[in-house]
Amino acid sequence: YVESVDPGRFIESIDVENSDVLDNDYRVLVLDDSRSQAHFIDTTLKKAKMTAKVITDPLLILDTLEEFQPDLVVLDMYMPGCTGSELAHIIRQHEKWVSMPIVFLSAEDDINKQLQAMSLGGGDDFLTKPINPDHLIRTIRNRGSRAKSLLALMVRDSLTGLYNHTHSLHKLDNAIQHNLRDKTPLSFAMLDIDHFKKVNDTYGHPIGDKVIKSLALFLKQRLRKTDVIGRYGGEEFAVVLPNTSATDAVMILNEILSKFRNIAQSAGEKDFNVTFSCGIAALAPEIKDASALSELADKALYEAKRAGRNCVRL
Ligand code: GH3
Ligand code: MG
Ligand code: MG
Ligand code: MG
Repeated sequence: YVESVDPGRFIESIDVENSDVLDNDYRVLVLDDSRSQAHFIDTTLKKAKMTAKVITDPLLILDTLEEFQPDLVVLDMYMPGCTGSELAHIIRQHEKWVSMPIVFLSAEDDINKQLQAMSLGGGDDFLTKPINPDHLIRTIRNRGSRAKSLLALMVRDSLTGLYNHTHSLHKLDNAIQHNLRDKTPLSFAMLDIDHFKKVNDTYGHPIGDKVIKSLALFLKQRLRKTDVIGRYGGEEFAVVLPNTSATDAVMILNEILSKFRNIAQSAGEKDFNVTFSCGIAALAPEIKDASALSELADKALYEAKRAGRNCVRL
């Protein structure tokens, strides 16, 4: 599985509760027109257990970004035909790479020229050649970990820790692209808690929040690691189920519903139960993008509500 078009790529591999495990696993793209310099950096990064990709041709930068999906880019400042800061400027024009850290390398030790280059290209650091390996590694780790935390915050919903609306759709897009190539089945489910307004009105907003969190946790526990779970809206959730046919998805969500509605939600002295409705849609030849698929799931969800709620519809 190559997640080739996904700026949140590494988020996938981070277990939120255990996120320090992969802290050193940075993907670093290096561009330096000098082969010996490029080789030196490559060796340095690999020794530090980073995943490095080195290129010497500035013209390859955009394609390689797409292909390699780095966490961070190291750019030589002086190259034939263009400068590192010009390239950084071009990279930054792509929405996807707006917040990716860029580290410049050059023999330039004039601080004014360095600052100028940074402000023009939107670089984050400037390392002077000859490169000190420890300094290079430390800079990459600092920049990389900050960028990762920021991105992790940007794609997550703060109440539940699930992907937010935008990122759920983004993940759905990626899954669709992947499955169109592979021709494997793909299902999408939309869940909406039933009569949630009544929960808030009866027990108060904080208890309502607890119900939302309990469904989020339950989905995390019951679904597979490869399924993508998002908080689509207030009391709405979206689930992307790769490699899952519509019939299987209906079975899985029915099973989850039947267990979830038996969970006693506690509100002080008394307990209560909550149900949800679910609409499911599967990828088909006539459905080619995320918005078409989610529209279909939304219609199925509406049918589930109309059928009396507390059920799953295809
Ligand atoms: P239905 O069965 O038709 O879905 O009824 P409903 O009451 O669940 O539907 P509706 O969408 O009208 O109401 C959703 C309510 O969820 C309204 C809103 O105040 C509440 N809500 C949205 N986000 C949150 C949240 O983060 N926390 C809490 N406690 N309530 C929320
Ligand atoms: Mg050079
Ligand atoms: Mg709703
Ligand atoms: Mg609702």
